[in-house]
Amino acid sequence: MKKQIEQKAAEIEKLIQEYLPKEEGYEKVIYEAMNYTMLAGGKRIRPMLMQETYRMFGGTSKVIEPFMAAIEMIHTYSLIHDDLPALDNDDYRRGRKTAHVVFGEDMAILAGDALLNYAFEVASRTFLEYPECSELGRAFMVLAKKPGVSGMIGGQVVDVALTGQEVSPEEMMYIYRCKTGALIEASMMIGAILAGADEEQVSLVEKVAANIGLAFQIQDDILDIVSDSQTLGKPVGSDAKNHKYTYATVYGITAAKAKVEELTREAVAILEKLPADNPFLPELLNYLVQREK
Ligand code: GRG
Repeated sequence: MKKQIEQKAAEIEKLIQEYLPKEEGYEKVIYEAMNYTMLAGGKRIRPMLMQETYRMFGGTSKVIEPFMAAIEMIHTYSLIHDDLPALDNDDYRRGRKTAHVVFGEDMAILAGDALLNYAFEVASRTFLEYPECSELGRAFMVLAKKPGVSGMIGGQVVDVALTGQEVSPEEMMYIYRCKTGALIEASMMIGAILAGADEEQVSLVEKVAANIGLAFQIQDDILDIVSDSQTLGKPVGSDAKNHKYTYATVYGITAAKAKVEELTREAVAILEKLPADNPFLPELLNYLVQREK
């Protein structure tokens, strides 16, 4: 399984490279900062989930590819901003110095902004290139909404606002569902939408992805305690350093692992009820939430 996922990640890596901006012009430095973080590795799980969900519903066109690149750009922008001194103030990410350490805080802020905008620029080319695809508008709405104020940014806002305070289980789940889950939801939903899934199917896919997003974040919390910086390519103990209450610190590692399993089991059960099939997808979900980095 690990080999198969690595192979798919390598293919996605090549695909993403095709969509990166050329490093030229007076503004060259910003392209360098964008590409530096985009090419620093990363598991590419969001584009992979998008592509596999697309395949699950029978999608075969290349229309999915600009959206795969776009979701990874949005994810990468969020990491650049999350690592800034004003937020987590982390110096390493994906095994490399973070963008603000290499390019300065000003350029890192701008590189994050630029990646967010570039994501939409890349995805919007599909309107010209695939005029026959009637689902582009729906896919765009998801691409715009899930990373926004009622999704990823909203989760980050609540996370920052409550830092250092004890959070209720409901607040914690809200933060996780939005901050981490929203992009995973967007990835799988866009895959389903572009393959022609109906509203009911897309909302079941959203539920699957919401569970996986929660499980993914809880596993991230566990790794922040039990792993090491060499394996993760970023500092461990970041949550404790930033006085963050996480599922793993509040309920303990054993309960956190049990929750990851429960959420994943539920997700796979919903997935298997859908009238579409991709045997690789449940295996990918299980692999992701049990990952070691
Ligand atoms: C506009 C200031 C501003 C912020 C934007 C920063 C932010 C909003 C959101 C951050 C959300 C965030 C970083 C959530 C954590 C999600 C998470 C577990 C990320 C790690 O994802 P992986 O493991 O990373 O897929 P790789 O490196 O493999 O891509």
